[in-house]
Amino acid sequence: MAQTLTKKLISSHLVSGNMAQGTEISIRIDQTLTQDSTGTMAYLQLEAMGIPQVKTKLSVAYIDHNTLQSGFENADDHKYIRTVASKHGVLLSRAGNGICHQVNLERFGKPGWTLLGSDSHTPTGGGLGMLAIGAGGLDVAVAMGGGAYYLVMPKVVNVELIGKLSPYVSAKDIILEVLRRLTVKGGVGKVIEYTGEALATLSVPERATIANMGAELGATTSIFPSDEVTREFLAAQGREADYVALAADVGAEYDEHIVIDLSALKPLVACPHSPDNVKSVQEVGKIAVQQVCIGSCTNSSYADLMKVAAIFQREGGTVAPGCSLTISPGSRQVMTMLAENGALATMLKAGARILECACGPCIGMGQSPESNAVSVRTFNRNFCGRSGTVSADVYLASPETAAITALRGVLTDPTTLSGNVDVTMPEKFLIDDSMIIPPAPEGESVEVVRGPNIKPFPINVPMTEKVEGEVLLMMGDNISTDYIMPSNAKLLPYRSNIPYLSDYCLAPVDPEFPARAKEKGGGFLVAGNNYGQGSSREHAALVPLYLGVKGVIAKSFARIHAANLVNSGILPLEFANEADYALISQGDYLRISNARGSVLSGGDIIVRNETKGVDIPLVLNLSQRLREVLAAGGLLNHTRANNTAN
Ligand code: MIC
Ligand code: SF4
Repeated sequence: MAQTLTKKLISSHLVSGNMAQGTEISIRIDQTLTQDSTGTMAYLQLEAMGIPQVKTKLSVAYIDHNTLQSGFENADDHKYIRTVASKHGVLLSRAGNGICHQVNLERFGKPGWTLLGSDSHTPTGGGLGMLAIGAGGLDVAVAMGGGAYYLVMPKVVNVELIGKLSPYVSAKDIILEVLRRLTVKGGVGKVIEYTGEALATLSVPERATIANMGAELGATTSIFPSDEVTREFLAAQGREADYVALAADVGAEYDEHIVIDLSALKPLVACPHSPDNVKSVQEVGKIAVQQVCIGSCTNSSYADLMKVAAIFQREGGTVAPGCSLTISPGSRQVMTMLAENGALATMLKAGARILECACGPCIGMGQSPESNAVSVRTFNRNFCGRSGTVSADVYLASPETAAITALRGVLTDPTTLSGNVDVTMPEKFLIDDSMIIPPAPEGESVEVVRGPNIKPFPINVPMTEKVEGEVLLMMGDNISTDYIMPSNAKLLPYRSNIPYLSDYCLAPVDPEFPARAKEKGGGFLVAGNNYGQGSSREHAALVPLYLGVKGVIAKSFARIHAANLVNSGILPLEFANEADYALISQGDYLRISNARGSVLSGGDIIVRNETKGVDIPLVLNLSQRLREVLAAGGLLNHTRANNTAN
């Protein structure tokens, strides 16, 4: 039978399951990546599992998120990652070498491989024809140890791209259009597979922009075929040997089919405070802009930044007064090439504040805008407060829109400019892997250095028969992990210090929440749809665990966060009837009398709202294996119990 590319890659990596949509399968992982803000925890877990050497074909640890060193904490964590990676067979991409997804695309991604990364934008690798999935750190640690990765067999959505982009309209506008159509929960349980005549006109970094921001759809991943364009990119990276041709079979059947005519697209922006709040730049109009930030794993490739430089060169002048412009190139390769060909000088002449090759402002690591600012960013997320300034309005845009907006100081449609900014892809990228440190040879002794900021992480206890407690917080739809466990320059240094982070948990929703949770000794959280969208940070589960949260009852969950809750032994319960959300109020006392039994038997779960005197049916949409993980009190306990039993 004619197969989709997604199914081909799943089937060639299948370890268990029968690939029936909606059922649990597991796949072999060829490659893993970690970054520093999730990596410290992932390696602590790898150590806790007692895995001496990674068993993947390749595992890389990147330092790219926590690069602002305003105290010893980040530097200490970097040293820990450097030493632990070296000991366990993991390559290290040092601080300064670039953003994990950009560097991975340039130097390590391979068509046809599976990639699991402790970062939600790992699907960027889909631009190269990889099956690249984001996950919590513990799942990545398991994969490093040679364990399979479990997921629900997804639906496969075909996005067929036809036509050709008009001048100044770019890959970012394509993914913004997909987000406009599908919304931030439209991709849950789905892989987005791109096909169509227009692919021949889209370079690998452009494909990567689209695959990257597929994370904002909630999709399991996004994938492009591996074709002549891929071969040329790999050849230019000196890696032609990694090329294999990959595509869906002719006549492959998809669960859904969407057509996007690129010639009809206009420059788009995602308006505050959600990546799917998409409008055309024209529709939003000429609003005054106080900050423009260009970079992030979505839009910091060589071609992206060359287009920015070309617009500066063509238009002349400097960034508008009252507007601050930052540029963070995605990698050392990109930055060096820009420095050597003069584009960096053009950016400096335009008044750009050049930042290091790292995530930077995207995760609030500096460059928080002024109060009530409008900030136009080429990034992928604009959740309220993520920039570090709660009153700021962040608009997500293409590099072209961002560049001209910076010069004018008002949101500007780049298609109002004349001509075009055609940037040709280099025949050879600058290749210098000297900032990548290979691990110590197996067997050589390496001392793992842990700084004083590394505190033990919480591990749950096996589930009891009765699970009860107060409703600590009622929340609405689309609560992101940036709300559950905020990240910014002040908090990111504490990613290995759960007790410290606990004072900030869910504070953007209710500043009193941490104190209340501590006073009540834990309880339940209740939320609307798509709870836990966004980042893969398992801290959004570990911190609630530390605060005694036993269950989250929601209308629906985002994929990675639901998995992180299970891994921490916290019940991710869904309302059987969404309308029952109205039967719960903050402060109500809830009791599940036969929790352990019904979790294990797959039976109905009824929560009794003791305060209101009503029973509410709940659904636990999990495989038997995951039910056992929950009953054991999380994945580490489950793994330990199984190892002892064997
Ligand atoms: C993000 O973009 O939100 C992050 C920071 O890269 C996260 C990872 C983290 O929270 O450390 C992600 O996307 O998974
Ligand atoms: Fe880094 Fe931002 Fe990409 Fe996350 S989304 S990996 S913070 S650049």
